[in-house]
Amino acid sequence: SSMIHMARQVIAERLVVPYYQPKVDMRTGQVLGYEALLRWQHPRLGVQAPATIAAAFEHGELAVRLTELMLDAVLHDMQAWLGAGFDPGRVAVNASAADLQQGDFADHVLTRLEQHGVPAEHFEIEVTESVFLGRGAGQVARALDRFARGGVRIALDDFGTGFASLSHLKQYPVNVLKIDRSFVSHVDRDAGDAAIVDAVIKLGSSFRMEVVAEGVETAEQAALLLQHGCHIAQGYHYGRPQPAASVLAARNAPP
Ligand code: G
Ligand code: G
Ligand code: NA
Ligand code: MN
Repeated sequence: SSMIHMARQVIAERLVVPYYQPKVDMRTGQVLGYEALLRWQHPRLGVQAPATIAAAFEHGELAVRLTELMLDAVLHDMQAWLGAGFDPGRVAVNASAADLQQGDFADHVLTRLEQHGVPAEHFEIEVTESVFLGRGAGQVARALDRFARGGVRIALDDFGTGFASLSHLKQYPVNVLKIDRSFVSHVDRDAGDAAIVDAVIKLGSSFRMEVVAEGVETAEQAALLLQHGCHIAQGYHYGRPQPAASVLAARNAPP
């Protein structure tokens, strides 16, 4: 397909550019960290969203190479930030099932962190529920355990939309539950969505996990989430994904 063709070009020419979206404590406004989101630089058309190469994420070999390019770029940015005395908190990179099924993925990431002088507690891996299903689940479990022992936290993305069972939450070392944007976007208007959000928050706190609401776009949504006991948000209301230089400039700007 043309998406696969484009993805191959992105990989060959190393066009990946991570954008960073803040995770914010809604009570204080403090930035707790960032999610690194893939963007790529088209030579003529400018910065492109991952949707333009979405098919590549389902293609094991390409997905693995895109993650490697993201990891490289993110660690480069983090090394520069830490070197400049800027503390970015915890930065999350997305990993797919194909990444985690590579036997040495976690060791590889831990080694790369060390090479860049980035402490593991500044790093997080985001996965979706789908990584727990299917043939590679044993390898995925070993990778997640290795990350946990290495001090890298695991966030479960898009929680509630996939087919994970609750037993996965006790079986795997998950530290963060991210409530999917589809539930958050109508949380202040739809009783069903509010009930789901409330249930995920309670579930997360029973497991002593951090709970992050994704896609918070309005003050009304934020207020409702705080009422339900969720105090961490990622969404346009608090900040859009932005390139590394803007992150640093924003943090250095006078209040
Ligand atoms: O950033 P944006 O909303 O355009 O992302 C669209 C989708 O692409 C989201 O589902 C997001 O999780 C996914 N995505 C963004 N960055 C990465 C990445 O580095 N790796 C993988 N596998 N998926 C990503
Ligand atoms: O699949 P994942 O949850 O990683 O995807 C996150 C995607 O959601 C990113 O591509 C990001 O650009 C997008 N996003 C982040 N915050 C908001 C928001 O407040 N509203 C909407 N509509 N999209 C958002
Ligand atoms: Na994600
Ligand atoms: Mn998500």
